[in-house]
Amino acid sequence: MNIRANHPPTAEMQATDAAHHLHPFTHGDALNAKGTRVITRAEGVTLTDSDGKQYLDGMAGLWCVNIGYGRNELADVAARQMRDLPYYNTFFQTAHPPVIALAKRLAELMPEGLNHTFFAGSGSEANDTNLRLVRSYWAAKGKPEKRIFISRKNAYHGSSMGSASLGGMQAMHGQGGLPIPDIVHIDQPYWYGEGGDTDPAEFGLQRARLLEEEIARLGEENVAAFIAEPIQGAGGVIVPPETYWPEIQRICDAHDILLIADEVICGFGRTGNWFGSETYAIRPDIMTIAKGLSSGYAPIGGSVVSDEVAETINAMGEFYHGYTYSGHPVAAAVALENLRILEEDGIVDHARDVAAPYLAEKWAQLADHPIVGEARCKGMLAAVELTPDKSARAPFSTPVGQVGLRTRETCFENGLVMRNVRDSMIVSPPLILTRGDIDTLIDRAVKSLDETHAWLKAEGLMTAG
Ligand code: PXG
Repeated sequence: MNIRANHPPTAEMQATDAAHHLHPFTHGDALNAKGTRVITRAEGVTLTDSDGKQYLDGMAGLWCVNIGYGRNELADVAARQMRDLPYYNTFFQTAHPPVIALAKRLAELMPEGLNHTFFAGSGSEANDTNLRLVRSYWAAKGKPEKRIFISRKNAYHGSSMGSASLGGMQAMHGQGGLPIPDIVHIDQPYWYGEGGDTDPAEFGLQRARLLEEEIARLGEENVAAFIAEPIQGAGGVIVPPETYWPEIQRICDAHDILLIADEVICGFGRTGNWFGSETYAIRPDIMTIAKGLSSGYAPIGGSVVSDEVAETINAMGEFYHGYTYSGHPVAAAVALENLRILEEDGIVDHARDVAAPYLAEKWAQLADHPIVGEARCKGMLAAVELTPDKSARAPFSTPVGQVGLRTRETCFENGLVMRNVRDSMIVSPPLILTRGDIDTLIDRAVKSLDETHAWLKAEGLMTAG
C-alpha cells in the first residue's frame, strides 16, 4: 500500500541516485547495478519504503533513533527555532539560548564531574576534537610528549582522518593513509571470536591488562589517553566480560592517562542506563556523544569533559579548534527536546525495566537455533553469531560476511532491519519497543535464520572454514 506518495516512482529515484549519489560504506557499482532501497516515511518503530513495504527498524536508523520516529514535538521545536534564530555561531564570544540550555542539561545528566561540553556536528568531529583537546591539555600541563592514544582493534570512532585513525577498523586503515601517527591499537575483549578455551572472566582480565602492558611498552610519559566504547557497536556488539571494565578503570587510575568513553552508541539509554559508563561503572575524563543525543532528528555531537580538563583548557589561552556548526541552534533545540522526551516519557526507564529484560529473555532463545553459536544481549543491543558448528564456534568456509549479508537481505524481505557485521547479526532498536514489537522482531529474525539455514543446507555450505 503506497500511502501519500511524497516522491517520484522508485525506479526513477534509483536511476537518479545511481547517477549522482555516492553512498557511505558502499560498493558503488554493486549498489547501482541493483538500485538503492528508498525509505520514504517512518512512524514509531516502523519504516516505509517507496513501494509501501514496511519494516520493523531493528537498528533505530543507524543506532540513533532512540525515541522512535514521528515525534512531532521535535519538528515543532525545530520549526520554531528556525524562525527565531536559524543559525548563529558560538565562536567570537557569542552563544544563544538553545546551546546554553543544552550544555546545562547535559551537565545534569552526565556522571559526576563531567560538566563541560564542546559541541560538534557528529561523533567523528567530536572524536577529532578529543584528539586535539587531549594533546593540548597535556601540552598545557607541561607534558607535550604525552601524545599517544591507545585504542582497540575493531573499535569504531568515526570516519574522519583523526577519528578513523582512533578506530581500529583494518579495512578503513587500508584506504587513505591511516592511521595518523601516535595512535596504537590493542586487542579487543571479544570472547566469542578470540577467547578460545579461556574462561570469559579470565579473558576479560587478560584483554584489559594489555592496556597496562602497552602503557609500559610506550612509557607512561608518552601516553595521553585510552579511548573505548563501553560496548563496541559497529565492531559487532562486542559485550565485554564483566571483569573487563573494572580492570581498565584500575589501570587508568594507576597511570597518568585520560580515559575517554566513546558513548556515541551507548549513550542516552542504549544500555539500559543514561550512559554505558553507568552500566559498567566507568569514570571517564571525557565522554564522546552524538546519535541518541538528538535521536538522529538533527546532526549534533560533542565532547563532554571533566572539570579538571575544562579548567586546564580554559586557562591555556585560545584553543584553535571549532566547527561552523558547533552548538548549532536548531540541532541544540532538537537535542534538548529529545532529552526532555527521553526523561519525561520514561523512555530510559522503559528500556531498562521493560524492553531490555524482555529482549534479553527472547534473544537468549535464539541460542537454540541450529546456526547460532552465541546470542548475546546488553540493554537494547544484541547480537547472534552465525556458525556451521555451534560447539566449535567455527566460522563458515564461505568468505567472511557472505552468510551475514545473505541473512540481512532475507531479513529485509521479511520486514525486519537487522544488519550483519561479518557473519553475525545485530540489532539496536528504538528504545520504545513494546513487548509486542519484540515478539515481532524475534519472529521475523527466526524466520530469516530458518531461511538462511535452509539455503546453507541446499548449497552444501554448512561447513566450517
Ligand atoms: N563513535 C562511535 C562509537 C560510533 O558508533 C562514531 C563515533 C562516529 O559518529 P558519526 O556521527 O560521525 O557517524 C560512531 C558512528 C555502522 C555505523 O555501520 C556506525 C556508526 C556510523 C556509521 C555506521 O555500524 N557509528
